[in-house]
Amino acid sequence: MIFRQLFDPQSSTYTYLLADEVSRQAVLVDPVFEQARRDSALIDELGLKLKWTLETHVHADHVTGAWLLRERFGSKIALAAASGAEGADRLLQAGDRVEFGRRWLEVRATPGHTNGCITYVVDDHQAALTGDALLIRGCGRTDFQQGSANTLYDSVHEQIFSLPDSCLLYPAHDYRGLTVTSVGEEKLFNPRLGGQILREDFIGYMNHLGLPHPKQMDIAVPANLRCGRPQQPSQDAPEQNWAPLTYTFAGILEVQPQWLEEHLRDVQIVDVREPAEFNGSLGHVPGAILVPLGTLTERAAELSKERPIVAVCRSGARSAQATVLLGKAGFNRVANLSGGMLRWRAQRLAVEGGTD
Ligand SMILES: N[C@@H](CCC(=O)N[C@@H](CS)C(=O)NCC(=O)O)C(=O)O
Ligand SMILES: [Fe+2]
Repeated sequence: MIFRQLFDPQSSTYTYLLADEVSRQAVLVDPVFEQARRDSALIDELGLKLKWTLETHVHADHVTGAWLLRERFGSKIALAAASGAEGADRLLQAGDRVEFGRRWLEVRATPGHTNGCITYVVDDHQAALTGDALLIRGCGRTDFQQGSANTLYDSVHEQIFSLPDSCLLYPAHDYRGLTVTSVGEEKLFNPRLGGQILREDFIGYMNHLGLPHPKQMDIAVPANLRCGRPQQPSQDAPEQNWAPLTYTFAGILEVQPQWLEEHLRDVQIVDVREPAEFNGSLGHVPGAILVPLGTLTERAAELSKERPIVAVCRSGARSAQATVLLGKAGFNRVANLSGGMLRWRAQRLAVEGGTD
């Protein structure tokens, strides 16, 4: 099983990518709208086919990336029938299975934080994604979205604490940077639900949390009830649409060699290698200007902000760093040449200088 835990710092949300190693079929649980580009890059780089985006519940603190990812990959959206959301491809009930290749997630209804909360249990019961039903040494609040401490008490005891003690638990949020826990651990040490704590103790605790409502709640809940579909069609920011840019999981915007060859005159090509390399056997892209990486920041003023910049080096590594430095210097239309001069030459594109 391929398993990745991804984090959105804005909302402290964890998104989970699970995939069958053989078929490469994948599911993404609780994607975040603003992280769809990052998540897409990882799915592409790992060679996965996104079958499903799954929600553990209708979130109150961030908008789901489910709709965006369906547009991008043709993945299907699933969440609880009890969530009341519109626009899903499948509405889940307790006992359902969501399959991806030879693997599956078992659906357990764990209402209480919201009435449509689901815990997804991995087929071998080695791990479960608890959403906000059970957090690490905590649990989801029960003071909005049909929340009920009484219901949550039953959900946790009957549906989560009934899993093997060794079963790892991955929550939808953590506000302290903790990443994983286990059933046995939470049964003993959860300060709201573990040890000798009775139902009445729990309800008393939950009724006095005194938390302010999530800042994004008025935007997030209606958007999530539409599975994250924006009300207005969104347009790429102008700094994102000057080329067919691809975004890497490392956080770099790239253009492909073929595109650059067709647009040599539309961009400034900045080669950040050393002079001996620029004039060496690989040659350089026609029209490229030489600004070695070590001098880039001090010479950035020589570059125009009117035309986008494509940074180039031997393999694409130093030029990736050049895009970061240029971004810091205030250039907002900058991309890396994917694969650098090595790929440019492998694709037999035209060069100035160089040897065959
Ligand atoms: N400060 C956060 C609110 C976080 C919050 O209320 N989180 C919910 C989950 S959606 C919760 O149940 N928190 C439990 C807790 O903090 O104990 C925001 O504005 O987004
Ligand atoms: Fe929540």
